[in-house]
Amino acid sequence: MKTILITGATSGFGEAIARLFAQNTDWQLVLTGRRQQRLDALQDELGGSSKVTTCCFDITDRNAVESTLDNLPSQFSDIDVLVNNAGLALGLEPADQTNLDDWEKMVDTNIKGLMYCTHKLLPKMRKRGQGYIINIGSIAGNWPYPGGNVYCASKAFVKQFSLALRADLLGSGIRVSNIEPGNAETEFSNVRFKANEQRAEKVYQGTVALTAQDIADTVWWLVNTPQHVNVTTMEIMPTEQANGPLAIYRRDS
Ligand code: NDP
Ligand code: 8X3
Repeated sequence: MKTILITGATSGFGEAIARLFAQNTDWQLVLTGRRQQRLDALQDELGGSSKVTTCCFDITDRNAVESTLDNLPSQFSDIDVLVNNAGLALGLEPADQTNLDDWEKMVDTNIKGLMYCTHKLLPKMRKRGQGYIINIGSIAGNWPYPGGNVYCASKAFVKQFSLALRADLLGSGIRVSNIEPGNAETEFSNVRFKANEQRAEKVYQGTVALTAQDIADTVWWLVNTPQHVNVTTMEIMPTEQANGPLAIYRRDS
């Protein structure tokens, strides 16, 4: 039996990844998030406590992350795959008009939360001589856009951290991949626009976005590549999305 730990499993990519792996008898799941009710419902639906264990914590709380992961039920304590997925964007304002609390929350979640989980689980992977860390970065780490400011920067961190991990882990048997999705329809925009449904819906209007299932299928494929293969980076956009030209400011003539 293999064990996958998915952070942010209560919606979007994380939930779809959990559903996909739960269909397979080879896998047991550790699911994390802040919404206990959703975690309980997923546990019931995906096979009960013998197949799924849940950890309800705020990933920005270092002590909570460390003590919970230190005290996983023994059946779930050897993590084969860590999917660092929990994350969020808050706001789309120009840098000078943003709320500093939002910036801090993105750093605490997308960067520090990912660091806490990785740092806690890596030593055991190293000891076991195996493991797979799949980070969920973003095209935002490659292609900055107006209003992306700290969100883009946080995903650039994920990119570079993933590459640096590869360097540190050479010879350890541990694999590291960074998936960089583009526009995908999840609760992401509801969170970014703070429950402004209309604004969130507009992000996906008139275009075919990626689905959470697309990213789950990607994770499944990655995990099932042979042990000697390491896909370092995967940028995945909807067909109906592309990077734009550089912008030029023109004075009134
Ligand atoms: P969702 O909002 O649907 O899911 C986000 C998940 O992260 C939830 O399960 C949420 O759980 C969890 N999470 C957020 N903050 C915390 C926290 N402080 N502590 C614990 N868990 C937390 O969005 P997505 O599925 O789209 O996002 C997943 C990842 O994919 C994120 O890292 C996002 O940046 C990235 N991404 C998304 C894209 C998109 O267009 N949707 C594109 C590229 C990357 P809970 O609220 O229960 O805590
Ligand atoms: C989410 C995709 O382009 O909204 O990471 O930043 S984008």
